[in-house]
Amino acid sequence: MKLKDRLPAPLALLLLGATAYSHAATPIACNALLNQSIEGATISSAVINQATSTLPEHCEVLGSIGQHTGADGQTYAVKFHLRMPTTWNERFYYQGGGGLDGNLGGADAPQLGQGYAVVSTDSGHDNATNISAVAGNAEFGFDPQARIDYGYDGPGRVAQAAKAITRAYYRQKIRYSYFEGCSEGGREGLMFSQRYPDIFDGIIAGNPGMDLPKAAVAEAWDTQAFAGAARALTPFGNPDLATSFTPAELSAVSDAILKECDAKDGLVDGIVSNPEACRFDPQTLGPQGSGFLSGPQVTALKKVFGGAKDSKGRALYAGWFWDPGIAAPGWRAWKIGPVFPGPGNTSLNTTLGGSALPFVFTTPPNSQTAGNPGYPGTVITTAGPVPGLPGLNDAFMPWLLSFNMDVDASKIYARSGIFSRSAMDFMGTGSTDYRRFRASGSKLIVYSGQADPVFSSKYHVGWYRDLIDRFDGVRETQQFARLFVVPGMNHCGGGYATSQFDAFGALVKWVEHGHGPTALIGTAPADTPWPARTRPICAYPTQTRYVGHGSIEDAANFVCASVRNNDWDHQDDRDGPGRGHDDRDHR
Ligand SMILES: [Ca+2]
Repeated sequence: MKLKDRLPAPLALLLLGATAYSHAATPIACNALLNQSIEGATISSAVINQATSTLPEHCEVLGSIGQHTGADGQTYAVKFHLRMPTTWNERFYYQGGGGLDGNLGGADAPQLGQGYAVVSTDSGHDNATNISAVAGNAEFGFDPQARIDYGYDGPGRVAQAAKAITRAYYRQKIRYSYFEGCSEGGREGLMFSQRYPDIFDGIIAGNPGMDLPKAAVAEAWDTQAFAGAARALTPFGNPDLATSFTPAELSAVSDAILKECDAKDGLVDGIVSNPEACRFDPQTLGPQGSGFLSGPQVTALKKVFGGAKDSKGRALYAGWFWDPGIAAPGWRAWKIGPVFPGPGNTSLNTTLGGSALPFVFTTPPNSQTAGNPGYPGTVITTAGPVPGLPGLNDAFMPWLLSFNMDVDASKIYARSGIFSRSAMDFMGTGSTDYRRFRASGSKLIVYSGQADPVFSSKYHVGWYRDLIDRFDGVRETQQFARLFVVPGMNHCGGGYATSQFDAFGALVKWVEHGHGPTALIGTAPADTPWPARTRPICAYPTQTRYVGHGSIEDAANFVCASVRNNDWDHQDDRDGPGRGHDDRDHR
């Protein structure tokens, strides 16, 4: 930058362009990497790909780490996919995973076209081969190392190896390293910030599955609650969750939430920007109120939004903010399933969550013959579409419906035999120990959909408040970590929200130029009530406020303001059996 100050503008631009995109890095031959072993990674393929209409010319590397025979007899390895563009911007980008992982990923994030070296990984198991009739893609839960690879060790080793390969290829240091992911990818981002605080200069953790096993317990809780309001059975005889609420009924709930809470942020605009002040009661729609909902429907909503609890009333996860995004397709897709489902229950809570909980997050994992030991009558059938068996899309329902919030929920903290780490040991990401992360100068952006149906914003806010407590205030905490709660947004997008925003651009400005974002500017997509509306999405604990004049469709007429909400005790939402406020040692 100093150079720019001394040179005439056109020359400075030329030189800066050269500095940023094409100076010294002279790669070695791509195929020279073939069969090399670097940082424990074995490279099985290394080829130059010519530029296409979508990708630049780059060296494409495939490799694996830690191949072994699992406890279940299957072969496991952490496979990764690395693309290094010939014209390199001296930066590294890790493209986060999702769901149960098991997909190698394309390493083809848009950052590749901007000159970043990009890596993706399956996190230690392969959905094409590590599969069984009993557990489907959750089969890897039967191998302790594959569990740990999924939790942290796979991404950790891939990041270190891929960075080493990148340095070796360009014969040069990496200037900046970034991570970006949402959902399980967001959890990986938090995991890196807590376990490997020196690997990345900047991390984006979107809608993170923070302490994911606890969220999976909440998925079982929700399934049981909605089963109580279901109006029909599936062809396999289980409650059909998708029949618990029609779209019109969820829209009525959404409208009632708006009526009660929209104005509490100072502006009636279809957005609840102060959810902590929202005191919606679904009873107002029940038999004693407008009569629009049945008693069982009101009971289900109260049970779900109050949060999963054990028999003594202790929280097992967080509750949920009341948000009008409850009526969007992305909400019901997780909680109850689509309007016109296939045979069986197809909600993500019962399929994805339903397979992760018994096989990956329960210790020891369940098996077909054992079923649920506490409830011998409940048997997991099969996760795969096996002809002649009644498992299709409904495999885990009997087990989920019998899931006991005392006996079974505690198994996410259990260790047993060869499974020397509990699910919370290898998946836990709720630590507030950011001393090393802060000391390394790294930056973390967390965003969270206020109407996310699977990872509660309340849980994220509770963690961030703990972080503020630990680091003596908002100002100090915002030196290294900022939280953005997106009103109306479902899981990683969707909902009635200004859900399109450039978190990565904001992160780069923060890391490379020191300008930390006080807000992300969000734009509403076409499937919202107000297409193209813009809003600042404010860094917590500030909230969006209308300045009182100008178009309410334009972010320019809004500011981020501090709000006092003293009547919500967040600590109740973060405590639970086996989980205090101590910082567990993740290693
Ligand atoms: Ca509002």
